[in-house]
Amino acid sequence: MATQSDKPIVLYTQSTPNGYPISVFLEELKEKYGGPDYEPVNMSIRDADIGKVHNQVKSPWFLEQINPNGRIPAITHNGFPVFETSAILAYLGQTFDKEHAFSRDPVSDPQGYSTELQWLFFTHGGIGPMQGQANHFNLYAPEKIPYAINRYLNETKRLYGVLESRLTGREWLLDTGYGIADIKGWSWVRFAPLVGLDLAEFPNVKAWIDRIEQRPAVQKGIQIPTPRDPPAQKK
Ligand SMILES: N[C@@H](CCC(=O)N[C@@H](CS)C(=O)NCC(=O)O)C(=O)O
Repeated sequence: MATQSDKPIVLYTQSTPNGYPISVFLEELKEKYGGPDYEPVNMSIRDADIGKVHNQVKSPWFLEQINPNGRIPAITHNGFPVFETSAILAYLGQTFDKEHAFSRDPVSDPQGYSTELQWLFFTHGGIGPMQGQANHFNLYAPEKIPYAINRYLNETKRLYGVLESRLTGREWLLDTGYGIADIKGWSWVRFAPLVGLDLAEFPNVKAWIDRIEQRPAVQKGIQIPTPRDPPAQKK
């Protein structure tokens, strides 16, 4: 059964690249506006827990009531479910970021909003899946397949090159300042060492990550999913 809470938001999460951005944005909103209050629920993403652990992402209650895709993160807002990181960030922005401190307004700033979507989608459909597959083939695949390892690693590097160009002469992905597109990109790039990607090759990306990590809300948000060891440097 879905978690019952007296808080308006329930956040189903885990300490992974897709889990962190939502608690970070919720902490940014809390710092700026004092809310919304939220209840984090740690979910298991281990296949070995399927059918054994209630809070596993493939549990029938989770698939039926929260996320038919069976993955974290997901939220409910007063019972209304939202899944997919970027959709959650956009929903929270539209619903709670009343002064548009971190997200663009589609009505008064349609081009700013489009630029924001472009960079959200760039990470959501590009860096996330490519880096995720690079992780898989480098670290977890039962067989080492050089073609797959190189293909995903090289594509991830190419995408970091695009970020590097965008961040040359810019502090944030949007000229209007830090916001949800940065939070989404940061959440993957901070795991670069896991696949052996050296950010020294991308100095503007490295400086951007460091700026984001210095924010108090980011430091708080990182602690919300049960913390794991920092990603090990690939040998
Ligand atoms: N496109 C999804 C990806 C979410 C995703 O892949 N989550 C992973 C953790 S990083 C997960 O829940 N995996 C569990 C599983 O595959 O069973 C999003 O952006 O929210």
